Parts: sequence; structure tokens; C-alpha cells
Amino acid sequence: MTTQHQGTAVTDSIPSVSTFDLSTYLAQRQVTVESALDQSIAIVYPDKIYESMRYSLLAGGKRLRPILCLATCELVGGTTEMALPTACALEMIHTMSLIHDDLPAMDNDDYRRGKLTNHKVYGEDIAILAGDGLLAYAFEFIAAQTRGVPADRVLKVIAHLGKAVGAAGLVGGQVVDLDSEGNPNVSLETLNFIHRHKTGALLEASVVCGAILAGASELDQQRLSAYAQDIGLAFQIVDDVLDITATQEELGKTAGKDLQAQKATYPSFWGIDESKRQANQLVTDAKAQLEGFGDKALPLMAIADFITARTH
Ligand code: GRG
Repeated sequence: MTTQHQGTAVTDSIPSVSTFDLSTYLAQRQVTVESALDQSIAIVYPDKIYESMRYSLLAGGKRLRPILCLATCELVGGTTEMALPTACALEMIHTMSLIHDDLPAMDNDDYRRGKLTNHKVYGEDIAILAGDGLLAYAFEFIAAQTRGVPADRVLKVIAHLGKAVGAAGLVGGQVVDLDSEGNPNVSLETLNFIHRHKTGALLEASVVCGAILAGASELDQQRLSAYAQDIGLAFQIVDDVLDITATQEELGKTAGKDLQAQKATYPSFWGIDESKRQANQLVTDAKAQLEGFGDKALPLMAIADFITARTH
């Protein structure tokens, strides 16, 4: 990521983010996350399943979900060590959702993160199992590897994440998305449902699980949840815009797929300019939720701005 953040203060009581160097922060966090992910899965017999899991898990990506989890845990007064296993688990779950999403039965994509998709390299059977393996291991990893956190918080994290991933979250969003394919009359309400679940639920869980691990109050969890839901929707709106305006090289995946598939997108409802305006408004609302957290909120504020500034 190369974005040098040029943020603006939202209100007088929110600290200015103009001096916060987001690219350095993200680069440092990516190193921490990459190293933890690399160590999280060893290749043992039967080798090919572990190789397939590692192929997608270590294929790059922004590592946004783990970084959000670490940043939120620290915002509330926790440490990187407390949140690192959950941060890795979030990336394992995100990666498995991408592997399954790319399958011929779903989006049928050949490229992801600039590389051939898992099923293109290992075959559909192993790709399905690699996704299953990553999903199960994510929960095992939180339960077995979290240190220095009271057990009741770990239990809450596992419950929150389980809900975010299942039929009440990602899976439900994906089902409605598949049902809506090729339907030009999808309502804005349905589109919002799809993205609040398919993309928003895991981003929300990334933030809220970081907060839970650090022992955040209910009120702070609610505010951080609202922050995450707003940036989640903004993230998707920007994704839809980039699908139209960015190249395959910039995206690291097939560009223009939404148009090709006649998919309902935010630009198809609002056009590109209004979509960008809506995304900016959501980012402003998200940052307002951080009011009162002080300087520790700078990473989350800058990440919110980064979502609308990104080009891939
Ligand atoms: C979760 C049990 C379970 C099954 C999967 C396939 C499926 C159900 C859900 C689809 C979820 C999906 C693919 C949502 C899209 C999320 C999204 C916006 C991905 C792109 O995220 P980035 O930009 O990607 O963070 P990188 O590569 O940077 O990590």
C-alpha cells in the first residue's frame, strides 16, 4: 500500500490525522500479520491440503481485517499480543470466503490477489476443503493460541465471530447475492442487505472482537460497531466504483465483472459521483463515532479515510 494519508479533521474535538503516517503504520502492521500467518500453519501430511491453505492465506492482500482488530484492541487499552491470534483467524476466515467465492459454482474467477485462484491451482475439490480447513482452524486458533485474555472475553469473541460468518452474516449475504444475480430489479434495500452481511459483517467483527479482547464497555463496543458498519458499506461502494474505473492490474483480479454479470451495484443506482459522495458521508459518520477516544483513535480514523482514497 502506498497511500500517504492526507486526512482532515472532522470536528474540533476529534484529533487531526494530518500528521499520522498511515502507510508506515499499515506496512509495520502487515509485517507483524504476515509473520504470524506464516507461522500459523505448518505443512504436514497430507501435504497438499496445507499447501493449498497456505497458498491462499499467504497470497498477499491488504490484511485490513487483522489490522483493524489489532488497532481496535490497542485503542481500548489492550496489546498486540492479546489480539494477534484473533487477527490471524479473521484473515483465515476472509481467505476461505474468497476461495469459496471464486469457485465455478459461485463467482467463477481465475485470478485473486494477482495470482491464479486456489481451484485453478489445486482443483475444485481441494479448494473447497482448503476453505473448510481454514474456517475450522480459525476458531481452533483463537481458542488455543490466545494468551493474557480472560476466558469469558475469548468465548464472546468466538460467539461474535461465529455469528458474523454464518447464515446471519457472510453466508446469508452471499445467498442473497447469488439469488439476486441476473435480476435487474434488485432493490437498494436488498443491495444494502447483501453488503452489510457479505462484506460488512466480517469488518464489524474485526473491530468488535478487538474491542472485546481489550475489555471495552458495551457502549464503546456499540460505537465501534457503528464505525465498522459505516466503513464496511463505504468499502463496498468504493469496491463497486473501482470495478468500473480500475484496471485488472490495479485490482489484482478480473475488472469490470459486475457490469459483465449485469450485477446491481451502487453505481447502477446512483452513478459514480453520487456513489463516491455516499461513501465519503459514511466515512465522515464513521469517524464521528471515534470522538472522545483521543489520539489512540488515529489509526482507525486514517483507515476510514484510506477506504475512500484507495485505488485498488
Ligand atoms: C464464510 C462459511 C463461509 C462461506 C463463504 C463465499 C462466501 C461464503 C461469502 C462471500 C464473501 C465475500 C467474497 C465477500 C467479499 C468481501 C470483499 C470485499 C473482498 C475483498 O476484500 P479486500 O479488498 O481484499 O480486503 P484483500 O485481497 O486485500 O484481502
